[in-house]
Amino acid sequence: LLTGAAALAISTTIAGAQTIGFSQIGSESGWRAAETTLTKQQAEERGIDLKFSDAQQKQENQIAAVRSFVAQGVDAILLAPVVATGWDAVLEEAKEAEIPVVLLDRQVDSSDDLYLTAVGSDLVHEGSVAGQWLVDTVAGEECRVVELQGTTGSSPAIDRKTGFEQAIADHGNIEIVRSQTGDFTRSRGKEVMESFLQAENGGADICALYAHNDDMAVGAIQAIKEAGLKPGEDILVVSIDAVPDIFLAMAAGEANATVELTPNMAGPAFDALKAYMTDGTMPEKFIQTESKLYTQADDPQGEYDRRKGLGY
Ligand code: GZL
Repeated sequence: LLTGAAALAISTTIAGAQTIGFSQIGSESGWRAAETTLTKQQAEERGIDLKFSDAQQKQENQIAAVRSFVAQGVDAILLAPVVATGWDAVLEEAKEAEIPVVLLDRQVDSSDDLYLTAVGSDLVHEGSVAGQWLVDTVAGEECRVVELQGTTGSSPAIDRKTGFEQAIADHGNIEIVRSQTGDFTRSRGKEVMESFLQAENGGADICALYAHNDDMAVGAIQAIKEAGLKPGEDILVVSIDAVPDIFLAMAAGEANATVELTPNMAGPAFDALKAYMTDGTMPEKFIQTESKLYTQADDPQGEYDRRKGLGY
């Protein structure tokens, strides 16, 4: 029979020094980079050996990474799935190997018995918060909206569009007149906004931009300024993430509203894994993070300063 100290040491080793594989989408946005930073910090603090893989936004690279983690026999896998489809086979392989998978910040259309839990926000709600802000702001005036969608086929791009459309559905004065993906990046957001401006009378016919993330909005703001218009005034700007740079734009009067998405998805994920691996506790299938609206009235400079210390 092991003495108390030896038993404690062994149980600590089992519970503490885990090897966890993390298949991250890439570094397409400031938010994504912050999620990566915080995940690595949390792993360090918890004594977790984190095997990190950056997929450069390619699903085939994520699938290869998950297969590699399974082959290595890691204790658990974190997966931020770039798109919602095409995961059944590789998730089955992880299940076969009895390696728990936790989804971060995006969803998959696979059966939920193929992953332990998913940590993320209510992406439809985020879109509705953005849409409701615009409804309240234009107050019955005609408003032609252009939309920069996230990565095609990703759950945030699908759900944030749905939520925004739900919020404006009963307001015939607001219409989405152009909608295209900017792939969640600043550069594509700028390029697509340039094409929207050209197609819409130099931007004179555009009342508002709805961007599925702040990085595309920041790129679009640059395009609006280069077209000789005032972002935040001539064209309202509403987006999602609440990264530091959108608050700088707000402080300059160049953006109007953002919906916060915490980049700390790994904390709840590691907590759920620890409980599961220590005594088999089964978490809820979805651990939801909150979505708060910020506008120019919410001390944007202070919000910028606060976030600069939080992994961004
Ligand atoms: C949403 C997350 C999105 C962020 C973008 O949960 O997956 O991915 O909103 C990032 O900034 O590219």
